[in-house]
Amino acid sequence: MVKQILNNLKTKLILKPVYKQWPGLIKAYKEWLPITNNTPIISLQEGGTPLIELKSINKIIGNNVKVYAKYDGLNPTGSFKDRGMTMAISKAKEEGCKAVICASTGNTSAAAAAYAKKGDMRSFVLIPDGYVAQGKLAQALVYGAEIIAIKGNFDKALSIVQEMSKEFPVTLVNSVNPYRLEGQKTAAFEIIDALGEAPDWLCIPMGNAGNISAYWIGFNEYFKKGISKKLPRMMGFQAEGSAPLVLGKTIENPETIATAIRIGNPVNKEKAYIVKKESEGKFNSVTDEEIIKAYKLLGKEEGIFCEPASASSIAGLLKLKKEIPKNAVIVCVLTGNGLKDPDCAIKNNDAVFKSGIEPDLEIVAKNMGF
Ligand code: AN7
Repeated sequence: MVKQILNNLKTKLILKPVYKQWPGLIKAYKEWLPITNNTPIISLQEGGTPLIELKSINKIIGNNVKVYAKYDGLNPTGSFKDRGMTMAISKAKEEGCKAVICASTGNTSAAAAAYAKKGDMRSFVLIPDGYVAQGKLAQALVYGAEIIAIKGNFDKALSIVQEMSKEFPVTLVNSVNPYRLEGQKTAAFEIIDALGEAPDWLCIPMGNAGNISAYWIGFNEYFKKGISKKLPRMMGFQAEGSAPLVLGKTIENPETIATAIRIGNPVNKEKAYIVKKESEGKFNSVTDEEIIKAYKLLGKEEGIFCEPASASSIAGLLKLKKEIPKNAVIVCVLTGNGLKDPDCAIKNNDAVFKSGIEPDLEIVAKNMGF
């Protein structure tokens, strides 16, 4: 007994403080979110993701520029969608909803399925048949989504679920659901909380442009309360074969290796153009080759494995290298985890991989060059 008390005291006095668990973004930012005492919080402790300085990118850019990755691929289902989904599902639960529906290029479906189950609801997901990365499909299957793969692209799937949610008792959890953006804006809070100020630029991939809109809400809310003294320029990037917001027109048949952002008719396009204007930002496209180059660079030089869509934020930043002001602080959002798309990783790497080697020490050593 005495020994135990002494031990406890010792732990308290001598050892380093024990870090408490991150509580999830709703609890962390409750006062900034449309939450009441009656809202059941459906959470997998999402958010609180790392902001990692990218030394190799700093070196490429020079001029004392500091580039950070907001690694949102480390959320519970491996993408930033969890931020929006904890809010959308919590509010759906509060309203007595029994089933949710979404269209998805993959990540939304994984997040919707996971949070729906946590909230004891059914989840229906419409996906473009053959264009969802394996990891995302695996997740939707394991989380028990009811999956409808359509012979059409994401844009078609979204128009169907929008209609369905009007006619049937299912709640739409795509980013037209305003609670999604409310949850996702917390990533901007986290960046300012980590840096002590807003960055000069935020580089971010765009598909439906929900996330860029959400970040802008978050940056503005902190700015208006005086927590930050400046607002970032919002730099949005799309894949060249799927760049409706860059070209200013709908793309009927979008194509890119970055299937997450293979979207031709972004549902939040009006919001995105407002963000661009208000923040004095820019929208640009990057080729699949540039995306893969950035994807490999992050893996090899930084130990960060993101999915191809996410690498477009780095590819885009490198493309704008000449325009980056001296001493700028830049955050690139890495929206999804590399494990989401193992096929892409296996096809695009510079690894040394020798197979069929005899299990013999000498032979193994020889193969290692010893
Ligand atoms: C990794 O999952 O649209 O501009 O259905 O998965 O907010 O649409 C995914 C989008 C960026 C683009 N990065 O975000 C879906 C879906 C990744 C993504 C985007 C997505 P938005």
